[in-house]
Formats: sequence, structure tokens, C-alpha cells
Amino acid sequence: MATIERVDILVTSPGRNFVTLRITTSDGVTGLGDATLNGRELAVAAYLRDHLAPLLAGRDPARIEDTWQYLYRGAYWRRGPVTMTAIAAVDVALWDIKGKVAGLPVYQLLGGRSRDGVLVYCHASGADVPALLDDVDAYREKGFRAIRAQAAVPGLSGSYGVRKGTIYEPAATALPDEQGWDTEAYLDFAPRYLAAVRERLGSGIHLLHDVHHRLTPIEAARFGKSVEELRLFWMEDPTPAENQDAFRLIRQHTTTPIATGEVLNSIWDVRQLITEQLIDYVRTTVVHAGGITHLRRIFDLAALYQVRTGSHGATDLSPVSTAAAVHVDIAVSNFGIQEHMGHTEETLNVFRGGPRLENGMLHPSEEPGLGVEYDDELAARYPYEPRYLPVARRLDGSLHDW
Ligand code: CS2
Ligand code: MG
Repeated sequence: MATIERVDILVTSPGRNFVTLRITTSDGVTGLGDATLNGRELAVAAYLRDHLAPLLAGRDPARIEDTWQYLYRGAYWRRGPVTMTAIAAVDVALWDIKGKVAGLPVYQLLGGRSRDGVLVYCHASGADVPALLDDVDAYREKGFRAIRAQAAVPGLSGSYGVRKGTIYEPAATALPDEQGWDTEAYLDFAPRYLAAVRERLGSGIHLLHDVHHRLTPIEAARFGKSVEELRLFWMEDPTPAENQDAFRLIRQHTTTPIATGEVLNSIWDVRQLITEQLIDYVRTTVVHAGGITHLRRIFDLAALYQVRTGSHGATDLSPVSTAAAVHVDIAVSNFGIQEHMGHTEETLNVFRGGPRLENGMLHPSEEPGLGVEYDDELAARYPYEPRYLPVARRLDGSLHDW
């Protein structure tokens, strides 16, 4: 029986920080897991290095479920983004190994294909409406069939989701950037620019929008009602999702579909949202919600309540996560859509391989395992740099959700 012989925690920063776990078995088979938690990367690296790596040495890599239970129950302290990201990295690395040992791409171990490809959405943004509309046109011409639209709110310093350069990177400063927020200005402006985008797109392209945790439940209800005729594919994170009850109030007022879950990390955090059908899409991910093993449990629960998947897939989730997500997405019955912001060439040179993007859909690698390889030599050229996500402050200076 092969055993886990080596555990490497690999920190690199090809344009942005990533933490990757590599497990090597006594047979020399390696598996990769993404362990990146944007703005708190080193906490997960330490958790893996100081607390999980010593527990993994000598274990049977084939015992994925037992290892998951061992690390989850064995922590005693339950859940949370650092713990669940660390467990996720181990889990995904073990699925990578199992696929390589079986000579099969991971999706074949998850029940095989349920669909021909994985529909993705991209991020269009602009400092003003004309710039946003040009960006929307550019993505439509690239073949995307689902586009998220975000524009800067006039008069605010810094706006969520507005790209500077080729890829949107919110964690861009060595200390948190302080960005302004004004709910009334947003509630007045966002429906207008989304209407302009819907008019530009017509009806054949999905239109998505990320509220990014910024509204109270009644404000979110008001926003949802104000965009109903735009037929959004979803409004994302309309209100902070820790308070699952809050979504009942939104549901009472609007039929605009709701997506949430990217900051959540266990089935317990989304149980009520799913079982009361308070959301339409669950956005939990392989990297922050306990890996493939736990994410499948969340998605199977969601399927019972006609909630579809809509996993987070921003640039700060590494190409290892993208690959693992697509293996899950192609197999699950209740797939909805997969976010795909993409990665820079610098990043893709370090993380080689993975899914193929074609006509607005991702297709999993047919290589055994996840299909991603990590270039240690190249990675070593990009040392970690402290980077933080911004914070948001209201006009009176008080802190708001970013
Ligand atoms: C966003 C992310 O992609 C999304 O839906 O919510 O850009 C999010 O802000 C970042 O991943 C945070 O690191
Ligand atoms: Mg989001």
C-alpha cells in the first residue's frame, strides 16, 4: 500500500499570491490542492505546514473520506475559512492522486459527464457606462454567453469589480485600500447601467451582477424589484449571508434570482438558504468549502431543493481550483454556471494544463487526475508579497462590508 511520504506547502506570487499544497506518495505520485485564501494566505500555509502536514505523513492517500473526517472532526474547533481551505487543499490533492493512480480524469471518478461543457461567465466592467458597454461588447465577441456587469458608482473613491488593466485584482495593496461607499448612490445608479447593458445585449446573453454583500435585506429587496424586467441571471450576494434568515425578506419582494455562498465554507452555512429555497444558486467552492468531498455534499443537498450550482471562480482561486471546479461542474446534475475570470499568462506558466475554454464553455482536461502541473523552478522566481483586500467606508467614515 502506498503512503503519504511528502507534503509541500508552495507559496508563489506570479502576479498575485497563491498557496498550493502538493502531496507525494511513496510510489512517487503527486497531487495538488489550492490553499489560497485571498488576504489571509499565510494563515492557511501555516495551518497546513504546522498542523496538518505532520498528521498526513504515513497515511493511506486512497482514504479520502477517512482523511476528510479525520481533519474535520480532529480539529475539534469546527469550520471557518482557514480550516476549511486547508482541509480542501488536502482533499483536492488526494482526488488528484486517486485519478492519477486510476488513470482517469477526476470527473470520471465523480460519475462521469452529465453535460458536454461547463457554461462560464466572465467579468465586464467600466469606469463609466460607455466603458462598461465597450467591455461587454468585447466579451460577447469573444464568445461568452454569460457576462457579469459592474460599473464605478459616480463620486465614490474606488468601486467594487471595476478592472484596472487586463484582470480585476482587488487585493492590490500592501495594506487594505479604503474605498468609499454610498448605498443611495448605488441604488440609483446600478439599475440604470444594468438597463443599458441589457439593452446592448438583447435577450440572448445572460446578464449577472454582484452586489457584493453591500445592502440590508430591504435595500436588496428594493434593488431586486428595480431590476426585475432586466431578467438578471442572478443578483449575487445581495446582503451578508451569515444571516440566512435575512434572505426570506428579499424573497418576499422580488423574483430576481439570488446567488450567494462564495465566502461561506460548509454545508451548515448554506443549509437554511438551500432547504428554504431562499437562493437559486449556491456559490461555494472546492477551495474554500472543504474540497471536492464536501462540495459534492453541498451540491447534492442543493439538488434536492432545485438550487443550482454557481461556484465562485475569481482570479484569486488558482488554476488548480479552476481545474477541480470543472471536474465537479461537468459531473453534477444541478450545475448552473461557473465563474471564470481567468488568470494571467504569468500564472498559467506556473500552473500548466487544466481545462480548455471554448465558445464560452470550459472543458475538463482528459489527463489522469486534475490535469494541472506546478512548475517549481518558475514559481520560485515569484516570492510572496503581502496583499490585502480593500475595506469600504460609508460617507460618514464608518466601516461597511466591502
Ligand atoms: C467576487 C470576487 O468574483 C466575485 O464574485 O466576489 O471578486 C471577490 O471579491 C474576490 O474573490 C475576493 O478575493
Ligand atoms: Mg462575488
